[in-house]
Amino acid sequence: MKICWANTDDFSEASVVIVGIPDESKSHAMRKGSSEAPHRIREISNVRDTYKRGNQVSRGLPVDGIRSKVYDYGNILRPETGKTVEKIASSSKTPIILGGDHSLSTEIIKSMSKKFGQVSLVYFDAHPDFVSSTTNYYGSVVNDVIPFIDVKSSIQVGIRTPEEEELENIKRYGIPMITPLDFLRKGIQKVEEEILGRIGKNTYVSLDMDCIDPAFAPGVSVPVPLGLQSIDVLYLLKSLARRGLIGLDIMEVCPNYDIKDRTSHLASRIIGEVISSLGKPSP
Ligand SMILES: [Mn+2]
Repeated sequence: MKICWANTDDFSEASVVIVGIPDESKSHAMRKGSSEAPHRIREISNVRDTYKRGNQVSRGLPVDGIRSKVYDYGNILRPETGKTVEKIASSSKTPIILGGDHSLSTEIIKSMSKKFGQVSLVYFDAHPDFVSSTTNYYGSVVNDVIPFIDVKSSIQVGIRTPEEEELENIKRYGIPMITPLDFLRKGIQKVEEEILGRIGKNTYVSLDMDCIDPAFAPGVSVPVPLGLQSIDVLYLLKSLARRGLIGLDIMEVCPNYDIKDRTSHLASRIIGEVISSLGKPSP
């Protein structure tokens, strides 16, 4: 099944390519099932973001419409990540990748850096994923991608449950973190300014859905209360997309623990909204 936003069957004419990687082999979460997310997000997009009247099928578009050509590549296996991402990036298309556990981002970012050099990373997550005493799993992503990112133009957003060694690593590398309380204190526009002022030309966004409060996104592998509002995350993602992204991933949706597919529906709408804003001038 293709995501409802797909509007071409021709890879060559697409500017956006959706890829699913149904793999959670490097997760340590007690809650299993993030490998089911690519399928469920696509399925829900075809139910909740699609309106059917007799034989007529219509999409519930973002208000500014979708003009990009969007191709759904289907699912791939974890070992195919590198060559798939390189294929998409080398043909100047923007990949939107659905996990799966967050460690998949390590492979994606590594592949992106082959074309773009060190990338600016905007990392939305409740957890810093900056463990260095254990590596090559979903809790060490930021540690593992250090050689492939430009630390000076990278930032973490939504962080609220760091481990001691992660706090040390954040300090050591000087990657700023914006917490949910910072959103309250500064307001969304200051947060936006801070992120846009930090990032460089080649920006990659990694979105762990657990950055969002479990009230909005209960179906994630490792939920943490007191998180971001979904509309604030959307505001930032659309702002980043208008400025231009080299890629985006959406990780850690865990359909088994969702409430009435709320989180998959949110992920689907976020994808539609980001596509609608990609590379467009500010309104
Ligand atoms: Mn994560």
